[in-house]
Amino acid sequence: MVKAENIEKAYKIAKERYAEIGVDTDKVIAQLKKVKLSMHCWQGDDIHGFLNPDQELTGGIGVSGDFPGIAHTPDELTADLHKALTLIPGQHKVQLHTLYAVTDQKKDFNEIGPEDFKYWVDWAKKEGVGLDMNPTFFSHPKVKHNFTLASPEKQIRDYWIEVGKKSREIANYFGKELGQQSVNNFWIPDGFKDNPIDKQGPRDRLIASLDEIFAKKYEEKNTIEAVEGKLFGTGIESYTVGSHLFYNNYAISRNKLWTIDAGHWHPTEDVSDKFSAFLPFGKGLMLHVSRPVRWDSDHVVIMDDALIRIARSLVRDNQLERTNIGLDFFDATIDRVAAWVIGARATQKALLQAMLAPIDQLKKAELNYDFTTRLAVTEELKSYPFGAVWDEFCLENETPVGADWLEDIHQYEKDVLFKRN
Ligand code: RNT
Ligand code: ZN
Repeated sequence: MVKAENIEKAYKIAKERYAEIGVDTDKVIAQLKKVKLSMHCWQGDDIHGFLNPDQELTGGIGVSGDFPGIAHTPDELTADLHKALTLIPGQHKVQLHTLYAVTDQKKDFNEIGPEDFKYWVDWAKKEGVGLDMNPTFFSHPKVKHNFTLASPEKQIRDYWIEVGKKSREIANYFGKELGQQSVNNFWIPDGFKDNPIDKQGPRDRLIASLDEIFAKKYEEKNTIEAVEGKLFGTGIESYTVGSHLFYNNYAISRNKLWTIDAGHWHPTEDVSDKFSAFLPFGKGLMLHVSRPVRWDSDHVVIMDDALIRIARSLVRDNQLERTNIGLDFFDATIDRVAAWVIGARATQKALLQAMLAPIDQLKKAELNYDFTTRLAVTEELKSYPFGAVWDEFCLENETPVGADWLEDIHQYEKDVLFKRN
């Protein structure tokens, strides 16, 4: 167990060190507390959901691993989420998918409406979290040859258009009931394994389908849509209908959020460089913080360079208010509850480290072409005692410090996870 008195001592010294360079650590702690992460429910059950859990996961995404304790029921999943949330400092949101509707009737995706998410709203109220939404366009027999909203068949498109419309009703219900805006994120798997002849047609159909889904107006304080593109999926390597450029333009022309999933780009592309190029024109951003390893592998997020760069851009450019930070990873080789905790805490640490910097002075140095100071100070900052501030943040938020949270996880494995089949 980390001793509280050591944390306090270390924090006192860290606070002074940062004060010497004009950084107020108490203010930074208060600033970080305000940042909500949107935790993705699907890490808890390998994206099975409750509607058709035996259906194979499709859409060119995949989960590997067989760590025991996967959640099978709504009560199991919410218990696991609750456990994770108690180990992550601050107040957050949870992202759902159509797949996670809770109903005892046999319902198809296009019949799922707000009434099937009452379970989640009741839970969210109890838990004190907001809810975000994602319509599910995969793991269903109506995904025909990898096509949904851009399908050449009207009846397939119409089916998925209805799923999209219903998801907006659901997100609106979340926003109204919980008193905070629900981001409704659209990602579809549509694309071709091999080179298409017609690259325009599918995109024109996708525009028409999305426009039809978004025709009805909802109050923005309750819900707003986000559109998520990608480079490719497994089995959909040659052509992605909803590419980045497509959704970047769609979001700007329709006043929607643009979702940037950190795993969806060429491996050498720096996603953090995109925020400031989009935001002057766009409504806002949704992030899917993820970690690609060689490809869009959705590894658990760690505090690596990519994550640090994301955090720095948001903080330095003052874009946190216009950015919804969602998580999107799935790993079944480790404890699934721990995966949430590791990824969320890493994201918060990266944000904290970014905030603990004399940003205004560095901007001034840059404006004065003083690139030497910029480089020297940013390098020195890396060895400042940011860990002591992180520990204090955890302590103030009544969450475990250091790896103490792992004890809770091991206990939870013994009491709950390892008793499940
Ligand atoms: C897929 C997208 C999408 C999904 C979730 C489950 O590549 O990233 O966001 O991961 O909807
Ligand atoms: Zn994503």
